[in-house]
Amino acid sequence: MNLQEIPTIGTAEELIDRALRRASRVEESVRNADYRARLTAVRKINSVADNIANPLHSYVKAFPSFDNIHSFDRSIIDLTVGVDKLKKALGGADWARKEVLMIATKYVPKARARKSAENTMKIMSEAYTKMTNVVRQIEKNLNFLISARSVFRNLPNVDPENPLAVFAGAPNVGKSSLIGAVSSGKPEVKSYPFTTKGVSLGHIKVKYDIIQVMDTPGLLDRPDSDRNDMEKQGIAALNHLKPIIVFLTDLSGTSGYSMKIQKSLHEELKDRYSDYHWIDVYSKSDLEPEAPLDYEDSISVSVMDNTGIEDLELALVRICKD
Ligand SMILES: Nc1nc2c(ncn2[C@@H]2O[C@H](COP(=O)(O)OP(=O)(O)OP(=O)(O)O)[C@@H](O)[C@H]2O)c(=O)[nH]1
Ligand SMILES: [Mg+2]
Repeated sequence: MNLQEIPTIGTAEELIDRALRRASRVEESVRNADYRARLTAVRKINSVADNIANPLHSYVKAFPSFDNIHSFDRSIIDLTVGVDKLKKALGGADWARKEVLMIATKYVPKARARKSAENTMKIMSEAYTKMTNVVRQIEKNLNFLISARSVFRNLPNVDPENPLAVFAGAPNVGKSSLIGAVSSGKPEVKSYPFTTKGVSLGHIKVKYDIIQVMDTPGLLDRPDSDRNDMEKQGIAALNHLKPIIVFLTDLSGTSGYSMKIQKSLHEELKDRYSDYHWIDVYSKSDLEPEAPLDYEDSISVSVMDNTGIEDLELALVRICKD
């Protein structure tokens, strides 16, 4: 099951409403009134239990098992929704499933017993109350799963079969703009730092090949222990996916991050990922550079006048064909 394709999850009230609605349609047509009442009660209790337990089972099954997912996915889940919180919410849903089935198992024989004919309605409504109360007890867990699902839907679905380039650099240097210019990705672009809050994926189609490009939140020049969860998502991509690194340096001074800061970040990453493929890009080349810089083999690009975009694509293709 893909993280991005977890089916809809119902709220506690939706789950209860649906189960009760379905049970309300259950009728037995046995002649004997007593027997009919008891049989109907049995079937209604089972119907409520099944219509609560089955969806809960499918919710729990829809989430990946954390032991065998990719370390990158696990990191991103931890940085967005939190693995422990997610496990707890799933544990709650599974507890409720078992509890509801147990209540049915306990109440079905009571409802079926001949001697309890006059109490059938009471037994049934007691079972209903107990089962629906269990579902209400996990309301918060279900709400958590609903929001986790919507976070997962927007996570990048990286295909390990295709090459991946991660665009990294200081905040506001033009990473998202460049992803938008070279690929199918359409990340948000704004004139202030920290516009991009998480990792996202775009694709470049070159003849029959596909290159995946990942946008990342801006990185500050500081140790990992000081980084916020947005920065950590970018670092997780670099650590776990071993991508080609496309490092953007903004020479125009408009990003708000000095050359000193950008250079130091460049140096740190180059050091850390010395065995990765690396492409240096000077962004915003339509603007006057504030300071010269001479990284070897750099590509100057501008999304304003479309320069360097093809050169960047060619450089990526060349690395991928290696
Ligand atoms: N003149 C010019 N401006 C650019 C160019 N590329 C990006 N910009 C501007 O730079 C600003 C930041 O662009 P983004 O693409 O959002 O930068 P980012 O690196 O993704 O920023 P964060 O996500 O906040 O880290 C926006 O105002 C863009 O319009 C360019 O080639 N030329
Ligand atoms: Mg951005």
